[in-house]
Amino acid sequence: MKKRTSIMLALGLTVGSVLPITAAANTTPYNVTASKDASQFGKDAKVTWKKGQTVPSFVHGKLSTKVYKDQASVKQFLKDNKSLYQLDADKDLTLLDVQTDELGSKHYNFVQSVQGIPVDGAKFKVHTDKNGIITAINGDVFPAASNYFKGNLKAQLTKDAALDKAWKSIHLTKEETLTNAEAGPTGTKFEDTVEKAELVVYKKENDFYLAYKTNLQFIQPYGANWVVYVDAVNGNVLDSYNAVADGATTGSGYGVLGDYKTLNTYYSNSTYYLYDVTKPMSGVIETRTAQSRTVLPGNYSVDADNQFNAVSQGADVDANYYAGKVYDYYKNTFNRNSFDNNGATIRSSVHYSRNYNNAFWNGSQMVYGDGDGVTFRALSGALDVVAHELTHAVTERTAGLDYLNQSGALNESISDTFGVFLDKGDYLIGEDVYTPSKSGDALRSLSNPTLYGQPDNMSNFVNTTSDNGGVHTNSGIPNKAAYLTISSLGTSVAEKIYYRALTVYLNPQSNFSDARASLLAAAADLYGTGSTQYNAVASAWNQVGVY
Ligand code: L5Q
Ligand code: ZN
Ligand code: CA
Ligand code: CA
Repeated sequence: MKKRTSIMLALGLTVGSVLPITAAANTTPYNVTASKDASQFGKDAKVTWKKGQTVPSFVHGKLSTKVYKDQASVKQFLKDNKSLYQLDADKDLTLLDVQTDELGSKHYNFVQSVQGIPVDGAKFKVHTDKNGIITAINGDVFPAASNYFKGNLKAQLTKDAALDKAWKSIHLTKEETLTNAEAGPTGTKFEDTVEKAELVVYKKENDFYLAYKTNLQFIQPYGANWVVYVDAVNGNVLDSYNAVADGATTGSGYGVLGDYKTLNTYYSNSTYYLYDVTKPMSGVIETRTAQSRTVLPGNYSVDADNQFNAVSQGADVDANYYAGKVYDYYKNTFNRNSFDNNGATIRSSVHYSRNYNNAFWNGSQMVYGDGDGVTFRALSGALDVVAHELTHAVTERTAGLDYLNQSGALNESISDTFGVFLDKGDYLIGEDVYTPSKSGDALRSLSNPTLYGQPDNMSNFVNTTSDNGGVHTNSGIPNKAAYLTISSLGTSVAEKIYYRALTVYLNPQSNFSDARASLLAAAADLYGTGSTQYNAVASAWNQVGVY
């Protein structure tokens, strides 16, 4: 350490030996400009400089011998030391307030201003201890701002005009952010939207601008806290950012069928994700895109402004939205927390391959094709298809029905049946995405399986080795039994019987007769042997020839 002779400081303090800035071992604060000679601030004074600034941002130590007990004397201190901060304490600093804390320390809070207009972010604080000794001075001031403007600072834009520019820059109107506000008890809409505008001097690179710092806060169509700096002279947008912190947000989008929906999204690093963290699960519900390839899981589905409104995003939107609906169904109806009943992440990948007319559960995640546009549209656009796929995961973790022959057809039928439980109002599967140019048809019908080439009675069971022993064909038989059960007992009773059979009685090698026996056992547990519910199950399976 180099020893120096004492010098008179700009602060007016006499010091003996002077220490250079000392940082903790091996840690040099990134913003300390090492080349600055800060030693002038005296013995034990710690001084921090930020890159590019011509004045220190923090000086800490015993900075005065005299005592300063009021704002007038503190201002006088600053005047006496004008060369340090290069500011005129009367003209360039505005006292905002003085706070006294529990230690008796006083904190004089100033903001740098130019002709009375605050310099954005230019807070400047002088701190004294209980005796009035100045112990710290910190803040960020920009002496260059003082003489930057020639003549009178005068805004050419009104506040309203600046707000108008700000809304335009984020491609929304205030009215649009109110449209979806919840109606209050009197029918009036709550005004969730807040807009503010304040005239500031704004530093951008090495220039200063007279600007309106505007702030747009709203919840719909996505959660936002925009800060937009609008040049108060020419109306240009100088800078903007959305100050919403990392975390859960509410976004919006359009599904495969063009239907508007709100979405639970996640914001991080200026990017919004189809990533729902709002469920009481240990994992999340997330969607990725395979980008027309067959590599899984692919990249996260993202959006720059939380409005997933591109047509190409419809598949992504619906995959996450409907996965959330299916999660909610299992949680609310059976208190089942995700497919593993342990809160596992539900992952979907969309845009799988090209013109792919199918969807599947691969043992780890759901996968959806976009369809070829003729046989199918994007398959995640149908709640029953999503329910079908996620139910494969539930079956895998419960009954474990082998995907082959009768147990495989049962596996398929369980997925179709829960598809009907979730997508109420019809007994069809895939009607929302099947053959876009033809209405009324579907991939399968539980009420009339023969419409789509499936048997509806054991007498027409198809013996084949293709399609894993006809799993998508013979499922028509248990599907018809499910239809007869639901139409007789209603969804609420039927789903309790089916869920209990699936999670308590069915096994990997269960066949159609075992399914009948499992459902009867479940109905007996819930409603009693010989109850109307029990008898309806027996009747349903009698009608499809399974005993
Ligand atoms: C099927 C799942 C769905 N796929 N049916 C072959 O026949 C074959 C596959 C399917 F999402 F498209 F519905 O159900
Ligand atoms: Zn299936
Ligand atoms: Ca349906
Ligand atoms: Ca159709």
